[in-house]
Formats: sequence, C-alpha cells, structure tokens
Amino acid sequence: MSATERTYIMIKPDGVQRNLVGKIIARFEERGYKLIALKFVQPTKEHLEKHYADLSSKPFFPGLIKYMVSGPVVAMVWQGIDAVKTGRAMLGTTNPLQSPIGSIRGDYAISVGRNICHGSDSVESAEKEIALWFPEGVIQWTSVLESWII
Ligand code: RTP
Repeated sequence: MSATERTYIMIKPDGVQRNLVGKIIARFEERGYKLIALKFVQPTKEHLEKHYADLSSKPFFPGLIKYMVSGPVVAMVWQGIDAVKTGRAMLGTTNPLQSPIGSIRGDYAISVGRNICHGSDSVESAEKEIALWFPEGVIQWTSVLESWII
C-alpha cells in the first residue's frame, strides 16, 4: 500500500447535471485524499469507446456511450493510501440500489444506467485511465501548508 497510489475518478454527466460535483469532491477531500488533477471535459464517442473498451461486447454498451457523451464530465486524479480500492468503496457498487447508504451511489442514485461516478477498478486500470484522460500529464506540487501556519 503506497501513499502515492493514484486513482482516476470521473463524475459522469448525470452527476454534473444534478449539481453533485461539489459534494463528490468534498468526500474525497474530507477522507484525506489529495487532488492531483481536475478538468471539465466534453468527451467524444471515440474517447469513451477507448475508456470502456473492455465492455464493448456488453448489451448495454451503446446505451452507456450515449449516456456518457450526453454532457460534460469532471475528470479527476486523486492520490493517497489505497486510493483505488477505497475510492471504489466510496463510490459504492455499480447498481446504486445495492450500494450501501453512505456511499456516493447509495446516497445519490437509484439506477445502474445513471450511477453518477466512475472509479478505476485496479492500479493498472488507473494508470491507463490517467494516461487516457490526462495525456498532457499532471502538475507536480507539494503542500506548503505548514509554512502558512505561524
Ligand atoms: P464504472 O466503470 O463506470 O466505474 O462502473 P463499474 O466499474 O462499477 O461497472 P462496469 O461493469 O465497468 O460498468 C460500467 C458502467 O456501465 C453501466 N452499466 N449499465 N444496464 C446495465 O446493466 C449496466 N451495467 C453497467 C454503468 O454506468 C456502469 O457504471
């Protein structure tokens, strides 16, 4: 387990349109994760087909792409201990109806086809997804908070 583990978290179009961006970001900040990168993106169909390539044979794939292309998403990288696994736990299960109360999907969603957020499912997936969504790289920065506290 590494303190520099990174995960890719994305607020899907329904999360943006339901004004849940601030609440979702707050959960990661409050849990103790460090925001590494964030941007608002209107993804193309081709980009989403790459992101969801593993699901291309699933019957829900065309509907998934249509949903994901329907509006802008918030693309983020979060860093901290066990970021991938804990990030997924914070999101909840794929189907919000089975997602525990207290998880993002369990608190804010009821439909598998409109489940608000995405989180990488492994460290390897996170690396691929971060490269796909942030080909420009991320800003390297260090907190100088301690020097502000006098
Ligand atoms: P995500 O990749 O979006 O974080 O979701 P996940 O790992 O929890 O679930 P995955 O199986 O990778 O499915 C990706 C997204 O496809 C939609 N989906 N629809 N209609 C259906 O039965 C169905 N199943 C999955 C969801 O939006 C899911 O998040």
